[in-house]
Amino acid sequence: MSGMVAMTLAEADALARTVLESRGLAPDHAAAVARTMVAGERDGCASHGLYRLLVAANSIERGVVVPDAVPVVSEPAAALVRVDGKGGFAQLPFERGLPLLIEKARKFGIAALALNNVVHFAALWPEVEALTDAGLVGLAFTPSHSWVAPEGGTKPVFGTNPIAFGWPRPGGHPFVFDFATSAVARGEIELHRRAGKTIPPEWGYDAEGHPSIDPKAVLDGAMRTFGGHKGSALAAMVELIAGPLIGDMTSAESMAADEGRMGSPIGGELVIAIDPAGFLGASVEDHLGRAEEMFGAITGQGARLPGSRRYVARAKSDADGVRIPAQLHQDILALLEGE
Ligand code: NDP
Ligand code: PYC
Repeated sequence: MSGMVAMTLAEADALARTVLESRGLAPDHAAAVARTMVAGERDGCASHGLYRLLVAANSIERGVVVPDAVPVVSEPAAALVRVDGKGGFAQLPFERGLPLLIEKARKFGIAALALNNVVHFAALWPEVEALTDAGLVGLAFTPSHSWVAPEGGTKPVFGTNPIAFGWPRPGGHPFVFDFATSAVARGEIELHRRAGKTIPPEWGYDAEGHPSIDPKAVLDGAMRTFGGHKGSALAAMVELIAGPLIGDMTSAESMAADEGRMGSPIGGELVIAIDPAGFLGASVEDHLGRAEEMFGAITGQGARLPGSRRYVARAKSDADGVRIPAQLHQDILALLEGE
């Protein structure tokens, strides 16, 4: 099958919610999960867009996720929020913890949110954009499944362990980056496999530890970190601060807990919110203006800011809707038929 299928954002949202609910996900979870998938598709992040309906359906079907989990919000310390997701997808627990995280960051200058016991398959930029929307600086981290070899080795230890950062900007889109600490997100390799395309040899190793251009061989072998030992150290940091530090799983523990079901990662996420006014008080505007000078020095020489591609894609999708591969559309519709 070839070609693309076009839909409005409202149609994409309705499709995502209908599929998720038809697979047994509670309506409040389905709405929160659909919001991030449609946002991913809208922003041109296909690896974390509607394709993830197939991934989420698998996690539901195989009992990896608790479809009607009720998140529980608590305050382990004055500037800390914890949300126990009770085994559900991460999106609703994040939405439930966000208002308290913002309130605490404004009160104390800095606050952190731990999501525990959640199933996570999504991009992290929605989390940090929710903070920049509130005028806060945001950081987010989550381990995944042990798919990635440390630099110098060829056997998986780390997850693809993304790091996201957001900086609010006056009158414009925030500065946001969000990337895996692996050479590329695993979802990107999966999309190459679906499209029958090869991958660059520096993305990973086959099961024998040889560099490979075959996506399936790398999915079955080990992915590599980005930037050699630097990405490897950052991947280890994500394991530590969004795993043991918040009382949750490492990527290896998540993989063991999956018990071969090929579900999405199970574990935690750490989100940190910083209020610029905490350090700067009344002079906040003066100092944040200097950040704008730095951004100007980047764009002034023709380089682009991270996030800028997404904002262009967002404007286009808001006007024209989105287009997904016909084969993916058919696979999504098949989830409805297989109820
Ligand atoms: P990419 O390498 O595609 O992009 C990462 C970031 O770099 C984006 O912020 C992007 O901005 C920016 N960027 C890319 N090219 C340039 C450039 N030329 N100049 C400036 N900035 C640039 O991301 P990954 O494949 O590493 O990750 C994709 C997604 O997968 C992320 O959203 C991540 O959160 C998610 N993920 C989730 C995991 C989980 O466990 N939940 C695990 C791993 C990944 P822009 O968006 O504007 O292009
Ligand atoms: O693309 O690496 C990935 C990923 C893992 C969990 C969610 N996305």
